Amino acid sequence: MATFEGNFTGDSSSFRFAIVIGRFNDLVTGKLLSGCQDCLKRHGINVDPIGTQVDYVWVPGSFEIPMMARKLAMTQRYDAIICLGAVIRGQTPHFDYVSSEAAKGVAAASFQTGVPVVFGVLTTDTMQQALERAGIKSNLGWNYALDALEMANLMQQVNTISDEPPIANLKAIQESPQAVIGNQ
Ligand code: INI
Repeated sequence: MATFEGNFTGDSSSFRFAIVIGRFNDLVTGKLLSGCQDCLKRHGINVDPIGTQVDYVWVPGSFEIPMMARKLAMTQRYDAIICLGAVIRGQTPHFDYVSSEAAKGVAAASFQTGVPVVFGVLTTDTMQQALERAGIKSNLGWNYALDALEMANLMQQVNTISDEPPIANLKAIQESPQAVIGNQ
């Protein structure tokens, strides 16, 4: 038997990532993106949008992130997908709907496709708390990129021991997602 653990020292030149970013609260999400790019760059990834390693997809808000993450994951083109958003509590229950759909949907996108999808959606009570986590104190965008690198490397290792293709029923899902997955 063996122990598997993602590392950051392997050859990352073949890795491909997609970053899905919510435009809502882009004062925060733009900073998360900068942190994310900084981490990827320092681990040898070419983050140039016209390069071959990272694609960037902007969506209106965190509610739209899961659908886009799933669509991108289904291409099986990426080693990991990083989702960046910022949901900030207001005076209405809107926060709860958006944050819960974002969390559930990102988990579903990963589970349904077998592609690591990193949940980088901040959920905070105030803009101040969000900004503190997006560069003022620390930048969680950096950590989310690290999670993606770790999972990409781990998947590479685990895929070598698996008898199964990365996702056994991908073709069936692509042809008829409702039949295979239902409405989750
Ligand atoms: N989207 C966010 O990413 N963060 C928020 O705080 C937010 N609030 O509070 O409304 C938000 N709403 C927009 C939502 O994500 C969708 O884009 C919109 O409802 C259209 O589907």
